[in-house]
Amino acid sequence: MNKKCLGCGVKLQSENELIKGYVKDIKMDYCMRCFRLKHYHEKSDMEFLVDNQKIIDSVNNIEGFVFFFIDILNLYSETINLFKKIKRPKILVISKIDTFGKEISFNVIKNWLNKYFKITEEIIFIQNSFTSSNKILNVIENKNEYEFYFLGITNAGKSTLLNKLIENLENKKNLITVSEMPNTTLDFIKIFLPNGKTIYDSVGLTYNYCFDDYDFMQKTLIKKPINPKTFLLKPFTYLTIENKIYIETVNLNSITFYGSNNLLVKKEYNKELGEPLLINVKDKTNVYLKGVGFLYLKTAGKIKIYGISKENVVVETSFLGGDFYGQN
Ligand SMILES: Nc1nc2c(ncn2[C@@H]2O[C@H](COP(=O)(O)OP(=O)(O)OP(=O)(O)O)[C@@H](O)[C@H]2O)c(=O)[nH]1
Ligand SMILES: [Mg+2]
Repeated sequence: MNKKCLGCGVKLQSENELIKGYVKDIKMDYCMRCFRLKHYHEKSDMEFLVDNQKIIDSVNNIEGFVFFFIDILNLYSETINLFKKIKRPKILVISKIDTFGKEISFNVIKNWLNKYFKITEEIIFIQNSFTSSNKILNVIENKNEYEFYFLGITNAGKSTLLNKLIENLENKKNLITVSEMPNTTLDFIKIFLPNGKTIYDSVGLTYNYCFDDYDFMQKTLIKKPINPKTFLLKPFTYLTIENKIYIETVNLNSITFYGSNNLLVKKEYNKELGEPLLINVKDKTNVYLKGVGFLYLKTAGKIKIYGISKENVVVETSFLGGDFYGQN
């Protein structure tokens, strides 16, 4: 029996309810997990470990053109290095651009990627819209390739855009399961286009998540353009994000948080906190708190972060206000 779930690509089976791909009746097209995610937005308990290298190797070993998705809030060395590992012809797709509204310039980001990461491939910017799905369709039309892969970071919106594309072409709605949980798509899903070409959706590549608290994760989701919040922190004052992450500054005049408007970010005084992570920053730096957002630091200085581990923090020259601005 080799039938695959239309929603997540996993092999269907009717033997064990606790294992991925379970269906009551093998005639069904969607597994139980997809059914629950779609209809009840229910969180799935089945843990799924992703081997990033294995997915990259499998794509590198086949013919095809890769659209590599990174959402704009997760654009830093770790995710960009995954893009670099792809040996096939490829385009970098920066997704969820609606999260920034008009605050950023695409040219500035392109210059930043070129200057700091030596990205020379084509870069396109998208969001969940028909205009974006047309951009992708145009690339597919104009390339002398037949197989295309939607690859990239988990939760970057690969399946959402593929659904938009199918809706655009065939007026069919929401074929593939999408959700706010990491790793919704579990295997390659093959989609045939009317022009004879094919697109594969794929398992999202993972990065460390700060927290696996479901309610917190829900709050980090960005539904409306970010309202950046700037704070001036005096000595013995902390910035807290949902009382989970605390930030203290040394010799710094301002700090701006970019993340979901639903997260409660405020100042607090005199708190006893454990060992901090001490970070020295240059001016115009983004400090990423993975899966949560980033702190923009305009001037050089020191910050102390509590409540988050070292592997969940990435420090990167910011694409906001950098010296490449002049090239815009
Ligand atoms: N703000 C915003 N949210 C989006 C956009 N596209 C998708 N999302 C949301 O992001 C979440 C993840 O979307 P998916 O399409 O499941 O992401 P994916 O890349 O297929 O994720 P995996 O299958 O886990 O690798 C969902 O909650 C979507 O509603 C977008 O353009 N903007
Ligand atoms: Mg998906």
